[in-house]
Amino acid sequence: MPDTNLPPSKTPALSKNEGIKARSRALRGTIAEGMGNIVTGALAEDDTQLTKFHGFYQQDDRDLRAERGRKRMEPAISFMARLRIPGGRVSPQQWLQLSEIARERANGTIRLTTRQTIQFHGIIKGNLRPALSAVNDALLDTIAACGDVNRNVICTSNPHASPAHMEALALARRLSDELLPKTRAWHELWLGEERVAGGEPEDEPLYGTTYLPRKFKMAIAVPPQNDVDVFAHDLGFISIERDGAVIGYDVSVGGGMGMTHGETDTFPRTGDVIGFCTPEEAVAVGDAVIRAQRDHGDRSVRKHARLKYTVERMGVDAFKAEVERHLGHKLAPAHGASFTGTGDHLGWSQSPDGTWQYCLFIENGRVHDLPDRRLLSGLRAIANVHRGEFVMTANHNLIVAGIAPEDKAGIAALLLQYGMEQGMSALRLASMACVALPTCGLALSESERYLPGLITKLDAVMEEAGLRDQPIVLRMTGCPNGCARPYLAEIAMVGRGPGRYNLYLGAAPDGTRLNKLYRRDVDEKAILEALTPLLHEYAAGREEGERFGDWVIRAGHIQATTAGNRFHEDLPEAVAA
Ligand code: SRM
Ligand code: SF4
Repeated sequence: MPDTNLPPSKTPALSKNEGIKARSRALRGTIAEGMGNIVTGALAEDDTQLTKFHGFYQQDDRDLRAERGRKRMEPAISFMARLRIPGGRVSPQQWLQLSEIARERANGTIRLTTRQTIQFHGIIKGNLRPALSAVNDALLDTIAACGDVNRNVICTSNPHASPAHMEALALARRLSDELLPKTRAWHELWLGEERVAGGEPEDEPLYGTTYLPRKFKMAIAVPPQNDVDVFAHDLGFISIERDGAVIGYDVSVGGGMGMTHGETDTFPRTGDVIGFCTPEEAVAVGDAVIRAQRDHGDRSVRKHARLKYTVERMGVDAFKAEVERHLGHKLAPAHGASFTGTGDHLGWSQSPDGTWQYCLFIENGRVHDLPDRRLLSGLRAIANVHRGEFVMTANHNLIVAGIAPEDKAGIAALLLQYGMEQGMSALRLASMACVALPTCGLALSESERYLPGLITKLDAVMEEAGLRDQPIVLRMTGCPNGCARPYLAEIAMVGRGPGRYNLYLGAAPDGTRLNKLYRRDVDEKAILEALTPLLHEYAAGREEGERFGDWVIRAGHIQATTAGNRFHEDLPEAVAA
């Protein structure tokens, strides 16, 4: 058990966050004092790093930032809270409770995320405790949903699809629960739980006093659907079945999306498969990978602290050996699995257990009431009669799952009544956008608010080219951090500044190959000018079943990857606009 996590780093100075964590008394800091300060809507700066471990971020409304600055007012501060819901499954009752929290304590919307959970935006300081206490009343929490720890564990979505899917859900919950920090700080601060006698911070046997160097993410995929983008995660488990039974999981390490424009030592990377483990070993493997990253991750430069950089620096074999040392035995050889696609199977389908599910497209994950599409009210109406469950997907959609055959017609009627079932183009249905403005402090460009309109324009091009029903995975983010996993999209736009994006093309439709830079720093006009001829050429020249992401490479618009499973923006074939 480590008494400190300080690594054998060659860089002398540890990052500021390492000190904040070490001094935090197991993530308490001075949050309690800050909550009592009614002069400001904010918390102390160091505490805003610690609240991430409690599942929430301090933000300000960026639409109002300049005006309030001119008036010398404090920014319009509020908090975003993210729930820990491993596997993304909640009961209808919980859904009703969560939509009540959104209405009473947040901005009236629920934001489904790209990691199978829910965010509330716009919680003012005075509403934080009531909101988190209401989350606890719904038998949920926000512990470790953010911060330098193992975060919400995600898995292939519909648990009813097969026993392997049900096992994936159970494993996601086990990994999440067993690798959770042990501190009771969350319960103390937000639920008023009494401190244990003596008041000493509790032991963190896995994480130690400084937790991990950076965030850590796990995903479980059940082939053939790679709906979780398993290779985008620090640690991935790929379910392996023989004769209808799960015999274990192939293990991948070192995936990640984030990079910084212009800093070529930061890059997206897909994970490497390092071996196989049985279902019984999976939690121990998770624990061992976390320990290896805890001890070898970079604690000096946070931009290089994710596991993908540790794996690059140590080499895959050395990292694997370190994992095996913690595990106490060697990993078995990987079995190998293949995927047919990413994304969700939208609409109605029936599971082998006889239940029905409806996977509802939620544009950019935002559950709210629009005049013609009343998602918030409609989902409440469904929750009032539904006897199954709701499952969030890793593509910010929502499955109404476990519908008994006799309830199907009633739920179908509600979907229609509230305008939830609408004909949309295949392009829109395969799209994702991150939150970005106005809440995300890191956004350089619009994303969630902008993509729907851009898709309307691209839909016209698709229609003209005869591609209305052709799915093309399209993703947008407001900055290069990659929250909608853009580098695994056939077409991606990544924000560079107001109204300007880098355009990437050519990721594999099964989530195994990253895309590449096609145009740098382009506005909407240039995006449409670049994509229009390509889409027409694709429509005319594609082979049967050939996807756009593969075609752009075959047609020579993008070179096949030469940089292994990582890329950076300055590959020679990148074309400046
Ligand atoms: Fe993310 C930071 C939103 C999934 C990579 N992400 C943020 C913050 C918290 C901004 C901040 O640090 O101040 C964003 C809050 C925006 C807001 O107002 O809500 C934010 N990330 C999101 C969500 C809500 C996007 C969405 O549209 O759904 C997703 C929440 C997931 C969840 O439930 O946990 C979200 N973020 C991702 C993913 C996708 C994934 O994990 O599958 C990635 C890329 C994968 C990866 O981690 O490599 C991702 N987010 C980042 C990064 C870059 C991290 C890096 O080490 O490279 C940041 C910035 C950071 O951590 O410094 C970031
Ligand atoms: Fe914010 Fe960037 Fe993530 Fe979008 S990709 S939510 S802009 S951090």
